[in-house]
Amino acid sequence: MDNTYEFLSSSNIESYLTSRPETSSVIDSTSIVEIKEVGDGNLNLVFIVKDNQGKGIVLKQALPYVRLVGPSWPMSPDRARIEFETTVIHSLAAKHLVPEIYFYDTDRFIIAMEDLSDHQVWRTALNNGEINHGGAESVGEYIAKVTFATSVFGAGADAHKKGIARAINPEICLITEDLVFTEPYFPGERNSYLPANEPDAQAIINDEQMVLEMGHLKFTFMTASEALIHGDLHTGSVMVKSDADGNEISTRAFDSEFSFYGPIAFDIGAVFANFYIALARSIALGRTEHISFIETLPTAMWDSFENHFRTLWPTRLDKRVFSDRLLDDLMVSWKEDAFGFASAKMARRIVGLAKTSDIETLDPNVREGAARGVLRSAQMLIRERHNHLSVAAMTEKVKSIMQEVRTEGDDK
Ligand code: SR1
Ligand code: MG
Repeated sequence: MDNTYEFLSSSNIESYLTSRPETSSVIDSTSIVEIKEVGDGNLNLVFIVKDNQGKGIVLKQALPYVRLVGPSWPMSPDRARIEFETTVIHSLAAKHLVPEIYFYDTDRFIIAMEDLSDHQVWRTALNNGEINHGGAESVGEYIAKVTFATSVFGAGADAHKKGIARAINPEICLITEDLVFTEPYFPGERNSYLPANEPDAQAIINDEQMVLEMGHLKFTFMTASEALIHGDLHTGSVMVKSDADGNEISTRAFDSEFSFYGPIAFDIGAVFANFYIALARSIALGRTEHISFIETLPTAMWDSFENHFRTLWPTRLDKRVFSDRLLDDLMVSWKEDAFGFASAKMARRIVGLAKTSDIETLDPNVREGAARGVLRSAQMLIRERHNHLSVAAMTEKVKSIMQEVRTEGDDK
């Protein structure tokens, strides 16, 4: 693969857009007034470009290395193709829940897509203590619709197998296999945390049951090609737009470069984890009303996922042994695995590489308790996941742990 392609910059974007006539109805490349680089820093370059009429476009370019670390960690830019293809495939099942794609540049690994700058990244909104009704339900709907459509149930055996071959994404999957399922349990130079959290990090390393469960979950992640999942569905991969009362106008899942045919419960667990991390922040900051809002989100998302998947179930292509009882069993095992994947995702965001602003922007005295709450909740989830508790009951347990280990800041 040629990794010597030209990178986008504010000085070449205007001429680049002029060379792509398919964007002429989206933005006027001769009257560009603003170019902002907004990549969150982990992997890619992301530019929002605006013309003098206020029309905009997003250009996202994959670099041939991991941006967070630099050229010493090479990474195939083919992940941009995966994101482009997945977004298009997902749009066939849930058009209103993903950004519109205008083109994919195969030579320079650039995706041109809808400008959603009238939305907010959901993590930012949650960090600010905002309430966005309907977002969790839409994320559940997105997971249900795209996973049903790309599973053997919605796509059939032949298309499902061909899809697996097309979407194979080994380098990116290895990031998750290492960072999410392995490194938090084996001290290494990519792990970091506050000195005060050293005993908490040590506790998960010494937690034999947790390490064994990570083995089971990693094996499932690496082998269960159930559907074309998003692969990195955290609250930074969701944009929300709400009215003045916090009611949903639009919700979009984006940034699916970690997509591959994997376990459906992985996406669900990623969302649970990020709601729980947002809950830890709100508890740390003593935001009573926001805590009450966030604790409703896991159930709202799960119920929406289950209802939408059950609604699609009668349309499955082969009903012979894929019975209604099978669906009931799948729901039980997906919920169990989702809590396991949530546990893995929570621990990695505290101990491993690539953390979350929810926790990292807290004052260290307060962060200590929030980080401890996330790690102890992860240990609880991994044990309780087999006990068939409701999502609400699990969330209540998470909240109790986080409240119990909360630490006070200097100014409190
Ligand atoms: C080196 S990439 C680090 C993380 O960024 C992405 O958002 C994924 O979560 C990945 O694990
Ligand atoms: Mg990302």
